[in-house]
Amino acid sequence: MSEESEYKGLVVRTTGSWYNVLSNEGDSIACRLRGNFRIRGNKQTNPIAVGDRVVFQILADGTGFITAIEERRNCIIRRATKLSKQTHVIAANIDQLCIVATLGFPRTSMGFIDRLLVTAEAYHIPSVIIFNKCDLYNDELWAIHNEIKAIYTNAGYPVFEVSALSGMGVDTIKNLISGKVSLFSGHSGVGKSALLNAIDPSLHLKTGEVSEWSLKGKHTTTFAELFPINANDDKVKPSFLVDTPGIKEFGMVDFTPEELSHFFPEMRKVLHDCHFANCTHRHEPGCAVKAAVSSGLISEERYQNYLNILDSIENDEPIRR
Ligand SMILES: Nc1nc2c(ncn2[C@@H]2O[C@H](COP(=O)(O)OP(=O)(O)OP(=O)(O)O)[C@@H](O)[C@H]2O)c(=O)[nH]1
Ligand SMILES: [Mg+2]
Ligand SMILES: [Zn+2]
Repeated sequence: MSEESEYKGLVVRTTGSWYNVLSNEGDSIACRLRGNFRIRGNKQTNPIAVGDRVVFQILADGTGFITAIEERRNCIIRRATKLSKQTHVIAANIDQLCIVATLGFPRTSMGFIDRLLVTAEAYHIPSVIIFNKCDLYNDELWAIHNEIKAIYTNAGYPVFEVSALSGMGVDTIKNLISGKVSLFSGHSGVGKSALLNAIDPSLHLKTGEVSEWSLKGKHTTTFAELFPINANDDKVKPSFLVDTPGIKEFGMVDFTPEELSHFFPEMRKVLHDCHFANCTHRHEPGCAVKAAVSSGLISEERYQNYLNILDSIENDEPIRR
């Protein structure tokens, strides 16, 4: 390989100043960035994320350096820390967000799920919700589960029940991720890595001991990584899974209060019937969203979470996408 040749590949892992790139030829190359490499200003802590397609050259020592990044189809961004003005790109070029939740331990709240859904909507990334650890559910939890499932199905989101431990529902998830780039996100300890292992046992991802993470909030997965996998024998389009570190809270990038309801699909359907074009659906007269909540078309819980997110984006310092 001559030093001047350019290659293309996919960023599968980033650690410090090194980027692992899977070349189009199938080789794994450790790359660095050419100095001063910047994209879209300097608000992001990481200029390149997993899922990015890059152009790189190979040096005599076998390492590479990245010279260009291909335009992103999309990317999912969160605040670096809760009140930070810096943002962190979790991953780029994602086909779907798989929110991993559970009513077992640590239990996922609807508020948390709704924040993730809103973020994905803002980036036009389709989402599904996967409830894991269903092997731990008793009748009472199944009853709660079915209520929550009805709410999200009604809002337009597919909901799945799985157990990474028993294997229940895993075949359905294999079909779901086939031929796509799927980002798995959720609290630490819900079983994201365990679920990925169940989908493809050859991944051998590290999973946490319950005693460790429940006591210390320990994060077993510490950085996002993208894995090409063989979900089935259909070689037409490869499948990719992105495992991510667990998140406590999703620091959202800003949108205007008027925009927020557009990221709730069930509100999007009715909001043009509101009397005021810039209705926030809080207390304005002639509000079609509030009417839909009263008639049961929109769930009370989802509306309440909408109001909570509305409050928080009004109080937060804005970050421009
Ligand atoms: N009972 C039960 N336990 C599970 C299941 N899936 C995962 N676990 C357990 O939950 C714990 C956490 O699983 P991980 O896969 O490490 O969780 P994670 O979401 O990847 O966590 P982070 O990497 O910290 O974000 C481990 O002890 C798993 O064995 C399941 O379906 N049922
Ligand atoms: Mg993990
Ligand atoms: Zn309204």
